[in-house]
Amino acid sequence: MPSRTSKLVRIAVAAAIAASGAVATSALTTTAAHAVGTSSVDGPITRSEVLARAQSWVDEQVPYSQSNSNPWVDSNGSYRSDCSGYVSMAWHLSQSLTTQTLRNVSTQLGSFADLKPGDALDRYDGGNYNIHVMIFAGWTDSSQTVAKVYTEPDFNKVAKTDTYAVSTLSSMDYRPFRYDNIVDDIQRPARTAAGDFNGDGKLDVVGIDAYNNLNVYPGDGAGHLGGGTAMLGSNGAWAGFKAIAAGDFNRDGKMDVAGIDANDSLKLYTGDGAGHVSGGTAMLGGNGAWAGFKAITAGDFDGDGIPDIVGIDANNALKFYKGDGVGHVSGGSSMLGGNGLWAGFKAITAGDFNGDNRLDIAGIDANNNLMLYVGDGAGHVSGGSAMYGTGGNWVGFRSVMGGKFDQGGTWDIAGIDKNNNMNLYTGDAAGHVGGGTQMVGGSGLWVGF
Ligand SMILES: [Ca+2]
Ligand SMILES: [Ca+2]
Ligand SMILES: [Ca+2]
Ligand SMILES: [Ca+2]
Repeated sequence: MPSRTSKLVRIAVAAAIAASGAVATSALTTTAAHAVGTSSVDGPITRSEVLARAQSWVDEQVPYSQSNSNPWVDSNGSYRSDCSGYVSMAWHLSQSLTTQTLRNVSTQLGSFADLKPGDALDRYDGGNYNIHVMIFAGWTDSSQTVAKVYTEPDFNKVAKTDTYAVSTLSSMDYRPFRYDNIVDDIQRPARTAAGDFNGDGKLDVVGIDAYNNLNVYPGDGAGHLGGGTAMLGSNGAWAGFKAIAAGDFNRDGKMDVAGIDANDSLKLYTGDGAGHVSGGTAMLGGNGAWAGFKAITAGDFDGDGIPDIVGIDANNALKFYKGDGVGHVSGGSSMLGGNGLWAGFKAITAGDFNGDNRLDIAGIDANNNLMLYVGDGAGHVSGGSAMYGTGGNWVGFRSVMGGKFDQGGTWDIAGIDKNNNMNLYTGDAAGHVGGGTQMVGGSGLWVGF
């Protein structure tokens, strides 16, 4: 597979060039908006966006053409409108590849049963793959015997949906392929957290990107973030992590990362105060101990000066785990209510949002409202009041992070919205936030986090 660099990492390079004076303009605002979805060219793209892009050519009745010099141009970009150009468009590639070269950006699957919407079916003809390729859109039946596809079928025809029995696909020797940059539509919260990881006194954001690398995005103290740099390698070591939280769990004055790993173990990665982490030691229990947790956040919830972990567990209860200051947590007592009370929450975060010097919990509830639960400084929260309206304004948000991002003295909320942009909502220290300004330019940069 080709090596890939995340867009946000590339921005870091651009920002460094800009800082040196060699480039006058920032690269942060050059990403064009698109009619459907938020992916960037050759960047990570969700399955739902691939299908939406494919559907747009059906809606436009784009005619089949093998002309490279007269491509179809619309808000999706400029692509040759034959079968492979159609797949290239749907995957948002930088050029129209062919039935043969599409294999350079995709990986063959083991069987038709492995197909997911947005994958491709490329017809094998003894090794050349020069006949036809289609986009797999899903199964028409639960037993997976008939596939729905998007296809540019032939001359004098237009883009359309069609169905093929698996037996037909098999007899025609179609083979299943998966685009290397496609990502599943994500149900879990984004794997992000806020803390000052480079020791400049300004709040930063750390996050596991679509390539499963942990990066730090340095804050400027005015509500904006710079490009990302890897904190522990660039080899996808964070694959399978469910959630992360930030805190100085070993109290050496440097921010650390705690995360629930692929084995459902809560691990501590200690920070060096210069944007890197290392290690990976268990904080409580072994593999499986944190199975089913939907979200975690960190902060000192019982006022002993040591950061603790709070999480929504497999039973949808909000649990408090007390930190010992040397990298472990213990306990697991309910902070508010019993099992099920926190069902449907999309994300939680910690902060003193009402200004009483006790940490609170803010979370996006099942109705997509941002709600405040006031802390008592002894490991409990109460209440549940709207911080930003009750109209479901937070639909599609996958992350919220509490922090003083603009150094204004009050706790703010940063969140990743439905378009995968990160916005800052400034707090009033009375339980509300307002605003919503983008923290990093561009469009859809946080897809796959
Ligand atoms: Ca910082
Ligand atoms: Ca530390
Ligand atoms: Ca504590
Ligand atoms: Ca408070």
